[in-house]
Amino acid sequence: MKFAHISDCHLGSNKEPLLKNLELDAFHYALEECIRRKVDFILITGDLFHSNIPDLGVVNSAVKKMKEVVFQNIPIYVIYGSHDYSPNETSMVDILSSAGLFTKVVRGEVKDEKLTLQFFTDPKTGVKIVGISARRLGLEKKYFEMLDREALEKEPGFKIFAFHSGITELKPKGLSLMESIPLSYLPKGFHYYAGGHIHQHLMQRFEGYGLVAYPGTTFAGYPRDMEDSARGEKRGFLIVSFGSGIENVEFVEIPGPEYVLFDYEATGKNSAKVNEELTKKCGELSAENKVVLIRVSGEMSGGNTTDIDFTKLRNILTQKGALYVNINRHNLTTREYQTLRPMGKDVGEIERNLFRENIGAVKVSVESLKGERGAKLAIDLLKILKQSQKGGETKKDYENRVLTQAIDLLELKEVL
Ligand SMILES: [Mn+2]
Repeated sequence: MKFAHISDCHLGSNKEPLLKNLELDAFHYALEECIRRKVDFILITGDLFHSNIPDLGVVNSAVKKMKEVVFQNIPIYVIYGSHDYSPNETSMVDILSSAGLFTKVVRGEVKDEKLTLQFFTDPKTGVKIVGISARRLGLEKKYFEMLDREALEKEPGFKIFAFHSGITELKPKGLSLMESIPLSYLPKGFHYYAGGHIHQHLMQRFEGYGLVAYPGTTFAGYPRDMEDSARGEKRGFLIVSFGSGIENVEFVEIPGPEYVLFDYEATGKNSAKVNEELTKKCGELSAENKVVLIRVSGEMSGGNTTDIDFTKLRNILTQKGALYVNINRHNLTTREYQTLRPMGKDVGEIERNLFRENIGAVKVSVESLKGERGAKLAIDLLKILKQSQKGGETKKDYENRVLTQAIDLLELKEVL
């Protein structure tokens, strides 16, 4: 007998058409493999969808494929992830469960501060499944604290515990800050602990417990996951063969696109130099038919981050045939603006302080734009631009009003 363990598909996480298709292709591939290899059932341990109300086009495509699986007499079992859960049980997962496409395998009740879970038994194999769904921000921790573990441990037979949380003892490197639960929160003596939430394939056997396994994602939806893929992380799912115990666990790789990752360090260079070097590097990268990920980080010695023409870089790579380009510049800063520290009692005061502190960094020739006068002018202009459209006002009237006020303030009438 064998079952498939799939997790973190995050269907619908990408709006970009190419990534959206890759994401669906990966999911379809996994399900087709499950049919081809004649698994007895499929267990999806959360984040099947990226949100509780995902893109309906994506849902439609995924449902068609899942229906094919179910027609082959392969049932699908699901638990919520941190992304597709709904506090009042009205997520897409609930709708599809109500429609009979798959079964949610989390059943339990809280009584006197104690959570009692009921096993779900797969009719074909007799496997007993029980699980705890995720809740946003790792709130499922509370459930684990209330869990009546003893009752679960006493249950005979082949048992699977499904969950969607990080385990402190089995955390991948670089995710040490991630919320997790200690291994001791899990009931002992299960044959297989089917984990979701960790976007990497991890597996370990623990004394007193069985095998704790995370298949990772089917496709890397987040830029961060794509970077991991580019560094060699394989994407796939698990096929677990079993009899009275686990016999074999196979990681089935799902083919994905080719990646190229380029890390650029900008520290100590000014914006002109950074622009020049990045343009040159993008011209040299072999980008054809690849997902190109560029990370620009560090503190530039001069100039502004907006001096760097990221649109141009993107265009260069697209023209070279890149499937998709992602430029990550969250860690790029510049020394010129390094004194930016939001200080003040309220938004207004913070804005005033920021303008005053930084007006010196802006090079202008007009006297009225310098110093205290310049700061005052900038604040007044910001006030005008922050106005919202009034009820009954057309978009055109609104735009004209803001434009007129701004021109008046800047005393630009004569020029125009
Ligand atoms: Mn996830």
